[in-house]
Amino acid sequence: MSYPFQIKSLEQYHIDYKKSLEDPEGFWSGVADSFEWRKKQPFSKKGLDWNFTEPSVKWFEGAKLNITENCLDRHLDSIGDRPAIIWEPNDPNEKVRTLTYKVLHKKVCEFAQVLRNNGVKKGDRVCIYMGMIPELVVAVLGCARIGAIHSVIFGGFSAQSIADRLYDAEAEYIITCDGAFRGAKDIPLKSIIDDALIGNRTVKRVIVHTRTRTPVSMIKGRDVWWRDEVEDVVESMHEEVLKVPAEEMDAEDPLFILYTSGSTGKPKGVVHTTAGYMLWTTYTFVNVFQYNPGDVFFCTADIGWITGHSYIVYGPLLAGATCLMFEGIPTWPDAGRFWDIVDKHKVNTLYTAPTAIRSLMSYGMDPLKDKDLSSLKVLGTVGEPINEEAWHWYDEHIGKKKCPIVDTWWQTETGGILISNLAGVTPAKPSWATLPLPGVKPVLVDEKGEEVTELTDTHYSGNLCLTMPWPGILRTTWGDHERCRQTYFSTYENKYFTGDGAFKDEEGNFRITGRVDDVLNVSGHRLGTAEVENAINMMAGVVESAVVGYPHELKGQGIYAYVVLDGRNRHEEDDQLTKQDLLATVSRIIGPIAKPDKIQFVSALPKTRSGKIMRRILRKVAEGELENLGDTSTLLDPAVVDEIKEGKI
Ligand code: 6R9
Repeated sequence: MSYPFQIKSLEQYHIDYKKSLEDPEGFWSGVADSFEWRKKQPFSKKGLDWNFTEPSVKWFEGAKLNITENCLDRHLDSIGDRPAIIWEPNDPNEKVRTLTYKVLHKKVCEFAQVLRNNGVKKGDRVCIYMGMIPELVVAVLGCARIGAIHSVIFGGFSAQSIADRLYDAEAEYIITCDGAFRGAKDIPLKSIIDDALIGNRTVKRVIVHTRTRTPVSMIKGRDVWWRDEVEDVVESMHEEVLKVPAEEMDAEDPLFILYTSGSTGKPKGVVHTTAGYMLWTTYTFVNVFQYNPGDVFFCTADIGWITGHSYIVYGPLLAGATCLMFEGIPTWPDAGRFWDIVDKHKVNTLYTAPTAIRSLMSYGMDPLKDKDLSSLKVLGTVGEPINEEAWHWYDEHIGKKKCPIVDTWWQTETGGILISNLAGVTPAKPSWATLPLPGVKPVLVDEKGEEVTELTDTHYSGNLCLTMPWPGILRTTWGDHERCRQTYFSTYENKYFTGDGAFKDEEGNFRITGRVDDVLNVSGHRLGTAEVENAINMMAGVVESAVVGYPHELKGQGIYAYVVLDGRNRHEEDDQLTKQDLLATVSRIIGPIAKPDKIQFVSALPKTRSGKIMRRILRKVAEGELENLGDTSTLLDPAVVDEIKEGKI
C-alpha cells in the first residue's frame, strides 16, 4: 500500500494546498485515482457541482463504487493477512482478538448476506446500537456493502433518544447486543432498545449479538440472534457468500446518518455520501497522522461518534491500516489502562481527546510507572480546544518530547479533519490547530459576515466559516434539507458557518476558541442547551429552565442548569431529592451524558421585556463572575439577578 497523495514536506503542503483551491476537480480527481471504482469516468456531469445557497454539493456524481470494496476487497491480495483490527477487551485478562483483512472481509460478506436475508435493501436505514466490539465494525460495513444507510447511536443515549432517532430516520432495522461492558459497568443495550420500541410500528427486525450474556427478551417474528443468522448463511452458502457482489453505489448515494446536537431543537441527522467521504477520511488519515503501512493506530473514540466513524472504521481501513479498537474506558481497572494498551500492542499513534488527557493527568505519574511508551511516534487530540497545560503534559510525559502532536479541528458535519498540523511535516503550536488541509478554505468573519481584517493584539478574531466545499462536507440533514440550509448556510451568505469562534495569526494558523452558539461541549460530547432544557422541562413541577456551559477543569465544559419550580414543588428541605429526580429525568430522556453538573433552583429567570432569557448573565454567574454583569437595564425584573447571585454565594 502506498499513498501517492501523502504530503512529505512543508513545501509540498503549500504546493498541494494552492493546487487544491485553484483546481479542486483536478486535485481530487487525482486523489480518486488511488481508489477502486466500478466506473470512475466519465462523471455524469462534473467532478464538482456546488452552490452554498440551496445548498447542493456533488462530488463525482455518476461515478460508481462500493466503499467496502475499497476498505476490504482491494487489500486482500496485497495485505490480506495483515491485522485490520486489533481488539482490546474491557477486561484486560480477556483474550485479545485480531481480525486480518481477510477475516474481516469474510465476516462482512457473511453479515451483508444476513442483512439481505432479513429483507434489508439499498437505501433502507439501519440503526446500530452496540458496544465497542469488532462486530460493530462488521455491522457498519455490512450495511455499506449492501447500500443500506447506517445510523450508529452511542451507547450512552437513552431509550427516548433512540426512539426519536428511529422515528426521524424511519429506520426499519436495528442491530444491537445483549449488553456492553464499559469499565465496571454492564449496559443493558437490548433492554434499552426494547424500551425504545414500545409503541413503535416501523421496526421490522432486531438482530442481537451476544456479548455480555445478559438475559434479554426476544420477541418472535421481530428479534433474531446474530449467531444463528450467520450460521444459516455459512451453512447454506459456504464460500459462495464471498462472491456475492457488493451493491453498486453512486458517488453521491448516502452512506450514513449520524445524529448530532445543534443550538435548537432535537438532534439532526447529518448525512454523508459515499465517494466524497471515502476520499476525505483516507486523505486526512494518511496526511495528518503521516500513517505508514504497518503502524498500529489507536483512536480512543467510540464509534457512536464521528471520530470513531472516520478514524476507527473508514479512514484506517481505506488506507489498509492496522487499527486498535478498545472496548473499555481509560480509568478501568486503573488510570494506567491507555498506557498498558500502548505498551502491550506497541501502539505507534495515539489519537484521543483533551478531556481524557486532563483526566489522566489528574492521577499524577504513578499510572505511568514501568509503562514502555517508546513505540509512540505521533499523538493526536480532537473534540475540544486543548489547554496548554494538557498539551505540555501530553508532549512531555506521553510523547517524551519526541512525538509531534496533531491538534485536529473538525466536526460531525465536516466528515473528517479540516484544520490540523501534519505530524512532523507542518509545525505544531501548542493549543493551535494551525493550518487548513488542502481543499479547505477557512475565513473569519464578524457579526455582519464581513471578513475580519483588523488585528486584535497579534491575531485576527472572528467566527469561523468555510467558503468552498471539500469532499467530506455534509450533504443534507436527513428528511429536512431546509434545516441544513438554515443551520449552516443561512447565517452568512455563501459560507458554511461552523458555530465555532477562532483566532488566526499572521502566518495563517488557526486557534479554535470554542462554540459561539448554544452548543455545549462536555467532555468532547456535543449537546444543545435547548435539548437539555427540553428534558428538564419535561419533569413534573418544572415551570421553565435555562442551561448554560461553564468552564470545568476535567470536562472542558460543565452543564449549569437554572430551574424554576412551581410553588407547590418547591420545598427547600427537599431540594437535594428534587435535584436527584431531575438528574434521573434527564438521564431517562437524553442519557447520562446530559446530566447537569450544577443545578440552581431560582424563582424566575432573567428575561428582557420581550421575554428573551438573558443567557449572557446566566453564563457569567455560572462562571462565578458575579461582578460586571453588564447592562441589566433591559431586564423585566432586575431583582431576579440579585436572587440568582445570592443563591450562588
Ligand atoms: C470531531 C468532533 C465538533 C465541535 C467543534 C468544536 C469542537 C473539535 C476541536 C474542537 C477545538 C479541536 N472541536 N475538535 N475545538 N480544537 N481540535 O469532535 O465532532 O462531536 O461534531 O464536535 O467540537 O467546537 O465545532 P463533533
